Amino acid sequence: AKKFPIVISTWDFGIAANADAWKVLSTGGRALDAVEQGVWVPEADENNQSVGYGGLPDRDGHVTLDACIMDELGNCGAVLALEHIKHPISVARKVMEKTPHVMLAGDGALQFALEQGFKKENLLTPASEKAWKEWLKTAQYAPVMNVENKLYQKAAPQKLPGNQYNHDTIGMLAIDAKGNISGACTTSGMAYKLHGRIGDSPIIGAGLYVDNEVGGATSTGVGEEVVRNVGSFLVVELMRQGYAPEAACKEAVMRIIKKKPETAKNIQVGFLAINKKGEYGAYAIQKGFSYAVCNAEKQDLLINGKSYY
Ligand code: SD4
Repeated sequence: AKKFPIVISTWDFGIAANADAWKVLSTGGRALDAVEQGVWVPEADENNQSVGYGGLPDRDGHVTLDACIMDELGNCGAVLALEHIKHPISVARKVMEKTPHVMLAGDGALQFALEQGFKKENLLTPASEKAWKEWLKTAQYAPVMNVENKLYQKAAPQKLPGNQYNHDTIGMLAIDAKGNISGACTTSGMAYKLHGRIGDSPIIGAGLYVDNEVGGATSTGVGEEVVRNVGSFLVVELMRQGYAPEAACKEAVMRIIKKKPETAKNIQVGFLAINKKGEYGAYAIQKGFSYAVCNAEKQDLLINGKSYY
């Protein structure tokens, strides 16, 4: 059977995101449009407390968003620590298409977004403000693993002190009917991070990488460890050398574990990858990493990625 078009994305909320991306892919649309449309879903979902609208704020109460996008021609765009814009992925795409640059950060990114006609909005929902105020009572920065995965939480309920919902990035990779690959990654980052902190998600090569000759990769989890290892670029380069997607993700995870074994015990990082043939795979440090797959055969099948621990 034909392996593409296909779209894959991180965590349980990838199911709904893939469904919107599939509307583009199944009607002959471009992978780039599919991933942008797809990640709009969690960006706009106020119940998802770490992507876009409704995201948990930083330590000082600001919702700051990181996002990047990359197409089959190697074009890419990113916004870092962008505030007040509900769909940072679309601002990242404008950076790619309308400027000679790849990244815009902070106030400059907001200024550009407003010039491009995006609306300034308050992204801090009452629920996220309440969680932040609760967190302020102890103000301990302690990322909680796998809070993204609601099914996993049911199977292994975790105590979430002060509602510390933490990593919830969506990374999405798609191959369209022409066989072209694009990817998108968008997040509000680690909850209660220092103001100005940037994770891996908007960094091309760390949170996302696409090479149309080889495949694409994206990551989720504690971004510092992904940046340290240029994770997504590493996964794509390993696939270039012949690794299957899951094996490439595993090797990138092992690199993180090898470099910082003590740190790795207590954090989650997961990689998700697809190759040019439409084969896909994932691997994470900890159990509980989920991702969603959607193609003509299977719609939004949820699969648990493999893990080291
Ligand atoms: C970050 N990687 O800001 C993001 C957070 C994340 O699942 O992926 N959460 O470090």
